[in-house]
Amino acid sequence: MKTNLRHLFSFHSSLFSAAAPSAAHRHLFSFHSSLFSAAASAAAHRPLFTFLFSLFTLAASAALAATPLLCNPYTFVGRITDARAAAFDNQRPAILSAYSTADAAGAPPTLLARSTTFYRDDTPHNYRLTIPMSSTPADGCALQNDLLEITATDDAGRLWTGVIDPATVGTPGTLCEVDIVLSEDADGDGIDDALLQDLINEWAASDYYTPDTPFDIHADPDGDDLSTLDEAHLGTDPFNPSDTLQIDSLDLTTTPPSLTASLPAGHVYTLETTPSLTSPWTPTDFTSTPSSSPRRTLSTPSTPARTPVTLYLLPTTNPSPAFLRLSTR
Ligand SMILES: [Ca+2]
Ligand SMILES: [Ca+2]
Repeated sequence: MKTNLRHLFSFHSSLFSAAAPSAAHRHLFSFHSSLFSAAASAAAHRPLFTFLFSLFTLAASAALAATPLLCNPYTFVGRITDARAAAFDNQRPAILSAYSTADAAGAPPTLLARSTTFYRDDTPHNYRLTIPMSSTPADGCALQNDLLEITATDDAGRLWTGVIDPATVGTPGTLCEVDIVLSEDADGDGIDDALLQDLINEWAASDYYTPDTPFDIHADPDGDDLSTLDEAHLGTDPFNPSDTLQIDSLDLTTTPPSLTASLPAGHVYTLETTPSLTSPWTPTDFTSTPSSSPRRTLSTPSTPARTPVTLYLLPTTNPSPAFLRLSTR
């Protein structure tokens, strides 16, 4: 059985996009209504990065500590990816740093925390950044409601800078998930400029080029049910129908039933099911071996390009007939 699968973006989020910077090295963030959109800035040639906030609070904020100085930290976790949605990891590291912003007296920003990306198969996050907090000014600590400057250095050595307002992402002691996309979008169309040009060039050289039809990044010229933009984010060839995301086999004779797939690198996958194609798809748990603990997500590293997997269904995911699909963000 071969089932086509869609590449889904599952940001349960509101979006922060870059607004015109107040200083050449700084970008302020504000809410925006669509994904992958960064407003044009006065320094349009500079890299921007977009914080995609999905998150949730894992625990109620503990009261500020009795001590008048140290407080619960700000802790950010999430995914940092490039414009093609390829995640950075310990094979392709990015470095995240948090700084206090310069004060009114012009003191330079000071480093508060630094973290490198990592690969973990048991979590959809590829970075964790814990920022010390204090209730009064202290070296190396942020104050609550400070603006924090976050920088990212990617594997090409490029520096990306953004400013995040902690007051909008929870209180100290809570865990905030912030997905970061390193994307340069000078014309503000929501698509990374270099990625768009690359795709136009690939399309022009492909069998699907038609001189009378303008390029449409949301179209599916190779007919594999994935748009060109989705394929760019997934890492598959938008102009090759056999290079796509699919379940390769589904075996109902094993106990429990199992499926196999070869998953593109650098993504977090979930398994979804629905009793009918007119009903909503819902994520479901699965296991990596017949007897391992149930899990909800599966992450693939940045290398190799494809990771072959066998996933075992839980009894509750095996109503018959039912439909299964893998999704990723
Ligand atoms: Ca396609
Ligand atoms: Ca394809």
